[in-house]
Amino acid sequence: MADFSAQNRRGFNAPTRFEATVYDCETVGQVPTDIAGAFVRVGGEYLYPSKYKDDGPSSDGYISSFRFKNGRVNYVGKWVKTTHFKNNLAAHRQLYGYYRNPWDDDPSVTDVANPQKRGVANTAPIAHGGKLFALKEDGPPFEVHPDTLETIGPWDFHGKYKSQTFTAHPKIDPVSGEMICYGYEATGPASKDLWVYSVDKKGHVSHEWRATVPYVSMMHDMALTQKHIIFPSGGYVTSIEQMKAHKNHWFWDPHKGSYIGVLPRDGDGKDMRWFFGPKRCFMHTFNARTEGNKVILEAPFFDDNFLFSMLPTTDGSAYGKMDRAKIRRYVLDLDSKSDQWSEEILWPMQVSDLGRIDTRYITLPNRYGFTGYIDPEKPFDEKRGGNMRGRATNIYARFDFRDRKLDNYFVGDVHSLGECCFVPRRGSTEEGDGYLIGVASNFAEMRSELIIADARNLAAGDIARVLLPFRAGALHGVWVEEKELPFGAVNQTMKG
Ligand code: V55
Ligand code: FE
Repeated sequence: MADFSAQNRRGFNAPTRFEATVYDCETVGQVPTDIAGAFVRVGGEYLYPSKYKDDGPSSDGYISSFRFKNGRVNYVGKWVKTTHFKNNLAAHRQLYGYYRNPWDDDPSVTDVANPQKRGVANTAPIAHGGKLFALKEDGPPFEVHPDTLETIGPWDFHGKYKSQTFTAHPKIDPVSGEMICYGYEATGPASKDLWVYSVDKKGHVSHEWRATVPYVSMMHDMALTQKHIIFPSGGYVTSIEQMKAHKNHWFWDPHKGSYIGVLPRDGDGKDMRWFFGPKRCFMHTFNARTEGNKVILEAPFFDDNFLFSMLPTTDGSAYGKMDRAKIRRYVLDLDSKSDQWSEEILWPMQVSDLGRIDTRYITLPNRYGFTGYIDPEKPFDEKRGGNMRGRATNIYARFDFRDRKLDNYFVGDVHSLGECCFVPRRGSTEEGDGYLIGVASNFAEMRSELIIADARNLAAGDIARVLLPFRAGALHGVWVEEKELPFGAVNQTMKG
């Protein structure tokens, strides 16, 4: 039954559940004509309510795209038609239990050995090898048609990708065009196997590394340098027993230290070097680089259980408030005999951990990170926007790691910003030369707005906005240049 009355998703986050096409979206200002491609986002939307209020992010995948051409924008939004989605729709109810716990599924769909059957593809998109995918770290990537966003199906890279699971945030090396991806819990729930793959720019697996982790924990994101692959993880713990007991897949253990793996790209799985340190919650990274025999990683990481509202703690303790991220720099010294990392907090302020960089600089030394934060000093219109004062992400900022300076974009007094995304300016090569885009929730109008700003002058404010006539939140997005995917049908409606 699609009865959402007991759910806590209300207001702007209430379920929408429809598929949409909007031709020639309403715009404010002139959308730059040199932006040609698609801003593709993936998030979760519940077809049926989850079985539990304290579940993890196990909503059905939903993929959407703002397609830019000739200063115009088309919008498409579709469910990702996973086996999970199709089985639920056929049964007209929620068949699946706790996040990443196949033992908690309805007997009609239980299949512990085959996570493909419960993967929801609800986290992030990526375009690589001429294909577009919706991703989730607990199952395979689902290929999606770049124009219609109809689901084509799960993809195993010509049978050469052997891990049962894939990556939420793979990285593409801008020099070689390779995609580096991995599956943790690669051979089954709670397995210590971490299988890592490189996929060449044509979409064929070119290398596999097999390693095992110090202890099984969430490995949501990675980082890549020209020489090394970096795997930050830790804090969350799991076991087959707790899953068989119909509990959550993850518990946060506040007494557990975290770890970061460093794998040489020209080495073997057994060359993985593990570094250790205190309790940290590693979610999203900015970038990394190799300098001599040191690996340097920059990331907006948390001290504590960031998914606290969804994932419980081992000792039953409640966290007082949602932890926000701080921008940190880690040095992993491969010459050192110590297995400890060193860490520096680059800005004391708290930021959104959904950070992005100029993707042309992934693996390379870079200067800028882009992310959002809450400025409580900026105006908020509570009459029109509700009680979100002090809780709305009202700023996108460019963090300059070299000069430690900020350039800020303010979105408005009834808005909150989702993850930003960098769009390189056509023909440019200099880092940060391009646009910063992202989708804001407009609480007064109860609709979503895509903002477009100059990434080198955020303080100047909007270049243009694209207004959707409905709420369209999502989690992660990527910018896809027109030449990266075989766009066809949509081009036809956007000529002239
Ligand atoms: C995160 C999100 C997920 C997930 C694990 O943002 C971690 C963190 C949307 O799914 O499965
Ligand atoms: Fe993520």
